[in-house]
Amino acid sequence: MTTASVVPTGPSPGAAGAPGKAKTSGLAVASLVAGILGLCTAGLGGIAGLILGIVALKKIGRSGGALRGRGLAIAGLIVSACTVLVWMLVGVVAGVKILDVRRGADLVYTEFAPAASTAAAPAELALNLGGGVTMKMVLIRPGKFMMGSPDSEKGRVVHEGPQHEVTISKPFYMGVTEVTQEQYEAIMGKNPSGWKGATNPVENVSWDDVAQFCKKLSEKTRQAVRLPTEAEWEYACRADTQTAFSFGDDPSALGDYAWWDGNSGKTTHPVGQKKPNAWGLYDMHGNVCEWCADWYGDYPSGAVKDPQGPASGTYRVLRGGCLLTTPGVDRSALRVLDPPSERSGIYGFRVVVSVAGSPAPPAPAADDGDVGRAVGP
Ligand SMILES: [Ca+2]
Repeated sequence: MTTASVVPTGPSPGAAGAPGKAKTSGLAVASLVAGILGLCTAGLGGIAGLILGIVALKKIGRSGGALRGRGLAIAGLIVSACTVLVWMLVGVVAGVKILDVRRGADLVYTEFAPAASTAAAPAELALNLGGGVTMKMVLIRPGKFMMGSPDSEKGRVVHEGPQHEVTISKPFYMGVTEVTQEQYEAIMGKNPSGWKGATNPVENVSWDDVAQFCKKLSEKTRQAVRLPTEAEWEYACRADTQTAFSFGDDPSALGDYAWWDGNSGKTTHPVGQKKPNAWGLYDMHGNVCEWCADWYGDYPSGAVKDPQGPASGTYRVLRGGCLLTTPGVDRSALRVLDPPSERSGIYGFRVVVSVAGSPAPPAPAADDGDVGRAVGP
């Protein structure tokens, strides 16, 4: 297990990890070139074999040429067979490379149908993971919020600022809990967690592992399952609050909402046992830190819409604090960062499902029309 990094340690932009789409595009081009070369090679090999065969037949037809003709015929067969093998090898290598990149780098699977395409998106969504295992999600409505923390917030880390306005323009479904071990095992066929328990959050998973989970769950459910962006995560965690925690500023209430260092007994706990936030989300503070989609980077100084984070980087972001952290680290604005290959007993995740192309459902009467809110549990 490693200790979460909560203070920027000097990531150098672009030093590692090219953006997934760029890598995928590059490989696709490489695959295309390799395919054309393979076809040319196969074609040339076939032509060479044909010529050798014709020459061989002519040799065989001449007096005394049978022996040389047979040699040429065999050479033609070998050339043809080798070019076929090369062509097959090129295809296999290109296919494996593309699958390998898609496995870890691209979290948005737009080929799958959105969860809903009309204004009447239901307030809840249940994904069927098979084997009687389901995943409950709630609709998070679009809206605006102030991302980050003010200078005055106790325990604030400098990279939580500047506070800036963020617009979340599209609704999405978010898992009401962290992904559990039985949910992870239903999709991945294994459970890497150190603290075992079917309904405990899965941990000891890297960002790369999580990307694979999202891909497989997308394929199984035909929904666009992905990690939340850092902005989506904080927006959902805050649930229309600007306080240090989703329940206010008083850390003495943390135990009602979270498993943290003061009450966890230094182990994970089954998800959903503490109080949810106002939008029906459990364990946003504490239990396990949750991977977000973004590369870590500095915040913008002005208002932004649907921020996705930097195009490349060294570290991915985790949010929410965990069972081993103090209240200061469990705050809504706190950012943790670690390389995407890092696994830890305090690292888990929850997923979201895109609701593409759908305007927000009518807001409840009490809504002020400015800040989004979810349908409550
Ligand atoms: Ca959590």
